Amino acid sequence: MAKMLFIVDAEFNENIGIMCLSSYLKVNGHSVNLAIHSHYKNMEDLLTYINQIDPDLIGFSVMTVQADDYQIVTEVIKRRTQRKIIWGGPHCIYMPEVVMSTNDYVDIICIGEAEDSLLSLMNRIEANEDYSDIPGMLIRNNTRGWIKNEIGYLEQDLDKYPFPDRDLFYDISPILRHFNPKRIITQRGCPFKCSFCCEPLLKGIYEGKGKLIRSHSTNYIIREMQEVINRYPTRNIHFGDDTFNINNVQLKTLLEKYRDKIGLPFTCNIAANNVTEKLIIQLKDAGCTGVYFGFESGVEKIRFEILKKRVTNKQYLETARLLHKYDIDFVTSMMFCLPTETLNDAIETIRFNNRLRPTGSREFYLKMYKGTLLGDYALSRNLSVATGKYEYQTKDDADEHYYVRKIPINGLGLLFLKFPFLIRFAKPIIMSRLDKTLAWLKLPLLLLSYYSMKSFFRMSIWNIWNWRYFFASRKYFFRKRWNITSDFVSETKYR
Ligand code: B12
Ligand code: SF4
Repeated sequence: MAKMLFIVDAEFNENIGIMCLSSYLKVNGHSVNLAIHSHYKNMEDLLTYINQIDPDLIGFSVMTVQADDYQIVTEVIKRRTQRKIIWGGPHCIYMPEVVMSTNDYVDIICIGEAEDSLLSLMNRIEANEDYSDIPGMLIRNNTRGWIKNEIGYLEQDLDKYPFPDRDLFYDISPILRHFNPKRIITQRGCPFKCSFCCEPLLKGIYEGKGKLIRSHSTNYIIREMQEVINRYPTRNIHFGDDTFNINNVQLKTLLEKYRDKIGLPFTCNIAANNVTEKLIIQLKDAGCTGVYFGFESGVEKIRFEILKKRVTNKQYLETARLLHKYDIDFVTSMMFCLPTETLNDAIETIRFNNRLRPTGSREFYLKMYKGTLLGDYALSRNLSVATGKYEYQTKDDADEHYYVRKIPINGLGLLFLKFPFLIRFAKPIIMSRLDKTLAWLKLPLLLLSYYSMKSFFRMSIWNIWNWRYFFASRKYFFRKRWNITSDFVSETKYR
């Protein structure tokens, strides 16, 4: 038996990727532990825990937004314990070269789905064998630099894997255990090619390595949900797939079984270009109370030409009409500070959102990651001005992104959604200093929006975050959160 320890940053990010790896390693005889760093007062406490567990391998699941923080933690752990450290997850899949060139302390980088490659690694560590040729792994070698193994074949039979190991998180985090909608992933891969998203890059990464879009069987998914319901407080399911309605024929069977065997209210993410009235009726009939979809920009030209999201305004309006007709709530997401976007375009996005009449909306500003189709497009068309470590910055020809940025930052989209009559004053509000005053409304607006979500989940807020949840999260809210950077910098002895 070899011992693996995963370290995650925040209590609120239950990580299904790690859960999948953990259950697979455990059924194959290895031991797995988890440390949530916000549980530790400082780095010293975490190091003490690491030494207690004495893991053979320490793993981080990294999204690009987490890379800088994890790099600091990785450095401290390496310097102080000399243990083997592996990074995996989206950041390593989409930017392996950046990880290799910017991180001096990680020993192994996993560049794909990892159940089988991580198991091989653990088996070889246990047997004290060389592991430098495992597919899908990049291995640091002091004399030969990085050994870059090709990515392995994609497992086609996802049912071969055991259910995700939720105990790994829920046993040490009552916050997650009592958080009510439980997230289920039914498939891997996405057929769409939105240019701002990392997902379409998988086609190139896994070229010739098997079919990308794979799904668990309906029976597997139903059994997984039954187990979740039996073991943990669950009043609601959230299907966390990027797009729940990729294959509507298969979905029909799942929805029928869900209605008969599970029967809990559920929410999911949908693609509006694959919606029919029949599908909406099936979703409703199975217990769907809410859906999420992103239209990103209200300006069709930007959505089509820049974002390559080939869904028309008409399709979104029709989807919204059907959702209203069958009384399914929905939350939209919008993106701002897009290449070529002017303030008028951004206001058009808010106006279009109001036309859809969603229950709530989420606003983001674009992060144009290196390597994405949009990143390449922006570079080739001179739509990007500067390069950061992980992303390009959008060129702002109209010099209006300073104002546009205020929309997601100050929650103005929500303001105009709740008080639509204000939209006609949108431009003067955004361009004046009034937005700073209105920013104070962000919290009440968010609360108002959460209140609307009550119907989204068809249960009271109290049941989503119940008293056990608040009791469990008291430490998180009342204890000063550990700040990795200052903790690290003050500990000069590590250097
Ligand atoms: C659920 C989800 C979330 C959840 C939970 C996140 C989590 N860590 O699980 C929440 C809602 C919190 C979330 C938030 C965000 N997310 Co998100 N999310 C997803 C989503 C839809 C599914 C993740 C999932 O469960 N996949 C299924 C599992 C089985 O796959 P997996 O996680 O990739 O794990 C496999 C491999 O990566 C690998 N692996 C994973 N970890 C490790 C660790 C080790 C040591 C090893 C060896 C291998 C390994 O093995 C696993 C099993 O094969 C993905 C899209 C996707 N399809 O993956 C986006 C995705 C991960 N999210 C993304 C983004 C951008 C975000 C946000 C920044 C969005 C935002 N603007 O706020 C935030 C960041 C939150 C933060 N920390 O600050 C991007 C990440 C891109 C990137 N370059 O990092 C993705 C890929 C979406 C996309 N297509 O662009 N997200
Ligand atoms: S539909 Fe979602 S996951 Fe698929 S490419 Fe577009 S943004 Fe990415």
